[in-house]
Amino acid sequence: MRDATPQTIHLSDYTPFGFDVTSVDLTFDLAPRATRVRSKITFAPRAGAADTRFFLHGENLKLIGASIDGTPVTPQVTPEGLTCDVPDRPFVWEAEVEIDPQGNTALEGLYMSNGMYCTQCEAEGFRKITYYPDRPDVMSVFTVRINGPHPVLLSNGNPVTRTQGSAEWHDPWPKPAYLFALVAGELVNHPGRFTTKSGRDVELNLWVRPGDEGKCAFGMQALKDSMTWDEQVYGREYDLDVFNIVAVDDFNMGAMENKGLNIFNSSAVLASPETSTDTNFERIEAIIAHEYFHNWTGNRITCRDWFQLCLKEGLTVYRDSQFTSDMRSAPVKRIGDVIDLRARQFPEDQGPLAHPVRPESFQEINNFYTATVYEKGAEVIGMLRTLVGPEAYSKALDLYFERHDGQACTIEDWLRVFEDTTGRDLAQFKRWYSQAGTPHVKVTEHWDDAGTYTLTFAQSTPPSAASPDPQPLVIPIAVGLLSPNGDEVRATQVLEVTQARQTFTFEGLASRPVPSLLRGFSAPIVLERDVPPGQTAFLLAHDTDPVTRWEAGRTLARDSLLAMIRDGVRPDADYLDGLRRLVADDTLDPAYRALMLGLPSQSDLAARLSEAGTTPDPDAIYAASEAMRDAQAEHLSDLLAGLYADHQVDGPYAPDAHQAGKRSLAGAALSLLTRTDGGTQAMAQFAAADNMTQQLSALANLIRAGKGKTALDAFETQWHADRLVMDKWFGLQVIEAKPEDAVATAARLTEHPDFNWKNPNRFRSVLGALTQHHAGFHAADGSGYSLLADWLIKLDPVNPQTTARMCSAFQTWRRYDADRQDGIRAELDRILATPELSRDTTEMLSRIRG
Ligand code: 0A1
Ligand code: ZN
Repeated sequence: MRDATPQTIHLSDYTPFGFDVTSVDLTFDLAPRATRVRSKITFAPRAGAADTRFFLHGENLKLIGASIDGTPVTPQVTPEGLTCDVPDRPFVWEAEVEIDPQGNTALEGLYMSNGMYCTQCEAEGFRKITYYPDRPDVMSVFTVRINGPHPVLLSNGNPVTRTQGSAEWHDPWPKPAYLFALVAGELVNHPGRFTTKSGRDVELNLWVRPGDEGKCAFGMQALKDSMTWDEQVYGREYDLDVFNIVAVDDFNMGAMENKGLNIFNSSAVLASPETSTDTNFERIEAIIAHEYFHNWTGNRITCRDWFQLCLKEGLTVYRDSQFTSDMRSAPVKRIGDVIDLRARQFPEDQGPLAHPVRPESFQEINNFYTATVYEKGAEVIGMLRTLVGPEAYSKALDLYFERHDGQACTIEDWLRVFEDTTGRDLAQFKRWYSQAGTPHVKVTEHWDDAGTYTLTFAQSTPPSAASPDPQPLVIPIAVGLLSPNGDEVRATQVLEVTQARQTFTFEGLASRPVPSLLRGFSAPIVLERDVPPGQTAFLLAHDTDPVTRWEAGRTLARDSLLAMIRDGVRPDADYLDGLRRLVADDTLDPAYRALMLGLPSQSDLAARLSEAGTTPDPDAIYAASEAMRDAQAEHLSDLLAGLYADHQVDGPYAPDAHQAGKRSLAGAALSLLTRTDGGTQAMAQFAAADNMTQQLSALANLIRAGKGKTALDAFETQWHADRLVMDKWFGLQVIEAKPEDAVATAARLTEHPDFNWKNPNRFRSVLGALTQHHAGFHAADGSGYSLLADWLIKLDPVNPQTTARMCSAFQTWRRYDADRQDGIRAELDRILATPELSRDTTEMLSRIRG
């Protein structure tokens, strides 16, 4: 638990381990409270090693005995690990330890979930299983024997033997310990097969709890699609005879890419039309792809140290977003990613938790599985691909796989393959990895009647504690030019902005063009421009790039909302007219039109106000957003019934993009209709729904309309036995509550007999939902802050990782008024004063508190 002086680890202190690990043999005798783990590990001193200390990590282990080459030894043991005198030649280390999976509520290392054994070793969980150099640059070949009475006994690699009460697995691919996995329990299998392009026949298994068999088919298909896609697009083939996926109910994150044995939060793999929404299906498909793609980007080529986490995560997120774009709609996926980046990464990059994509120091690595490492990390790869072009990108990736297969690498290695294939100097580009903060780019323009148009870009990144002296970045800005009648007079081209201020010229234009800037959201920046009146509405009507066209609508909505909040004016008629034309345009993808109906989030609006020097008032932001929704409902009133009816799906439910798009437009229409029909249509949809997408959207509308009671009870009666559906039931009540009821609703739900707070999904469904309710969480009396703090204090000793992640709800606290700041500060201090607070939570809150 809490260290007296938490240790900060620095990238600059990296030194290799002084020994090679040539083989690892593990034997597990499973017992819930006293599992025995015997390890037999061959070490060989590395010639010329700078650090020759034999230190093995180990935490919460009871050492039964250890030997070297068969002779018992007595190591010096501390709470972090052990040291021992070892010979100056290769030797065999053997140790036996006892661990307590049942008592492991932190869900790191070997733990139990519903009577099943499972593991989570990334980042530093293996040290809770046995003594080992638990660092990603130590790679070895593992053989694992599992003794236990369970019908299913799994580990990494290929099965060797299986007898009553025992199984042996061998993984031929050297791997770091964080990719180790073990599963044992009474599980049922949904089997599949895949033949790789070179003819390897692979057995696929999706292991679930009895009762969940009906929720496996989609995940299995997503896995096959991912395997095919990685062969076709990246030339990457699977490399074992078996690929196992296991669904686990108690899991801190989404899923984990353990070699040959992916372990998933059940919410990230189990799906059926009756129990999962279209959004769930899309997320599941993406996470299955993500974990599968890690087999090459993460497992075959791994990270030298945890500072390089973005090496595997940024690249793998980028790859899974390419996959989703190919499987579904590319513009819709891109717009979703932009919304997500602004909701999660921008606040991080602009607040006290700001850190570079490759951080330079940390106290607890688990706190660095962030939107910056993952999502900004993926944006950086997208920019690199934009800069070098798709062909050079493919060549560089081929070289990366060829040159670094089997290695533990750094960002320098990654960039070097691009330099070597393209001849480009990426020294300045590398700042994207080392510099925190979201760059702001101010655009000005000039037109002369001789037909020359110039664009000038001035970039600046706000300084932060992490990067006090930011330098100019290489920013690819994709630009197209439109003529006043809406024709594209210059197709998209990428301008490379490298200087603090830089001008680009376009010659030979017949008339002053309208620029379409940052097409495809070509860089993760904030673009600023004083747009002439009417031009944003023009872009909403005419832009030929779907992302910037959407952005034009978003900008109009945002500016109108900000004016409503600040000046009490009415919603902007130009916005509503433009929106109306777009929504009525049958030539556009329904999913795209549904996105157009969205509004900027309330916390986005708060950020904008605060940046512009106005203290955000959450109640006023809520009121303006509601008024804007009412205005949309009124302005589109004659279209809504038709939109709703025309986008009903005939025939059986399918979770594909085509059907999902129709349902999302019908759902958006329903939510506006409910504002005027008192919930009649929502009631009818609730009664008739045969799929969760429609059942849940009807329920949300009924709650919002103040008519949710009967439907909520019916929903609970129908679904009380389905834990994933019940997570939705818990969450929706908080999310859809009126601001004045949100805290009381969350508090009431924590009293519900099914509120199993030790389960991370259930905890998040109530407390996480509260943090997402902007006006509710920021209730003026501070009750949202204190409810969250009470629960964080309670959860911390049980599950530090999930506690620490939820602390980020407080990261924007300095935006708000003095009373709210006082309220939050008091809660931060109260949590920080808790005896034995975990290192995870202490680090997060100290950084937020400042
Ligand atoms: N590597 C996984 C995510 C993950 C990270 C950490 C975990 O425990 C601390 C668990 C999972 C991924 O990117 O999917
Ligand atoms: Zn990942």
